[in-house]
Amino acid sequence: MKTGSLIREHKGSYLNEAVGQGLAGVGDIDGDRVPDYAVMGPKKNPDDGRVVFYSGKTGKQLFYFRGDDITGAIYSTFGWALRPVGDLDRDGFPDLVVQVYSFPNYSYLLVVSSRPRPLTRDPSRLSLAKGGKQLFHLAAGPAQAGKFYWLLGSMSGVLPGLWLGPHFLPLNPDAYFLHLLAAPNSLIPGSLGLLDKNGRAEIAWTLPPGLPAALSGKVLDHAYLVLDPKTLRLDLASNPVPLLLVK
Ligand SMILES: [Ca+2]
Ligand SMILES: [Ca+2]
Repeated sequence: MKTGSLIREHKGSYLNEAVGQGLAGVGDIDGDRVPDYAVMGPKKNPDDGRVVFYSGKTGKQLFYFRGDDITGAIYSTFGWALRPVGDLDRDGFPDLVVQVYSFPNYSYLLVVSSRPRPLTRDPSRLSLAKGGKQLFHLAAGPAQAGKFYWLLGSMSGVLPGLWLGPHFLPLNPDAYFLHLLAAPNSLIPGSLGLLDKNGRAEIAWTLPPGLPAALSGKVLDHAYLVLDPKTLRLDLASNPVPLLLVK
């Protein structure tokens, strides 16, 4: 390859977006022996700050995370600066220092693991008046390929949660939980299904419009279990993801 030849480009998604304001080589995250990289953005709208990880080999998006995946708050400048700092928690994945630039308030730094999380979702809040669609991305890893997944939820937080043998499910057995447990694929179509050959699945769910404004500020948390279809042994309990209900 000649020096200076273009390998690929990544575009922002709206005018004046500072794509790549934060930028870091992060080593090989997906195990294909080619180093990968992380950048600030592109994001869906100016408030939706995110750090996106790309495959160095193909340029495809591997995954992303946002401030609210980590601390529960949304930051427009999440990833303003990014630096790899090695593997601080020794889980085999490089860790990153992520700057949240905040003017005129205090800016700060988060130290976060680049380990992909088994469950992510988009968006992180939905309007009770308008309703809307939420997409769950399940990425349990190739070792869980072809197994059952079962998405559950609670509306009473993630603690104390449930210990299921050695697995911790960060949900509480409230009325919402019991409904999703007793009647899978009804309230959330696709809440019970099979992971594909890469251990992945997607669930699209629509919150109906016209729900009572009194629910504003409520948080629905979701997480999923992975079960072996032959033995029904529980093999994984995912991280939780919060959905904030707003007016
Ligand atoms: Ca790689
Ligand atoms: Ca690590």
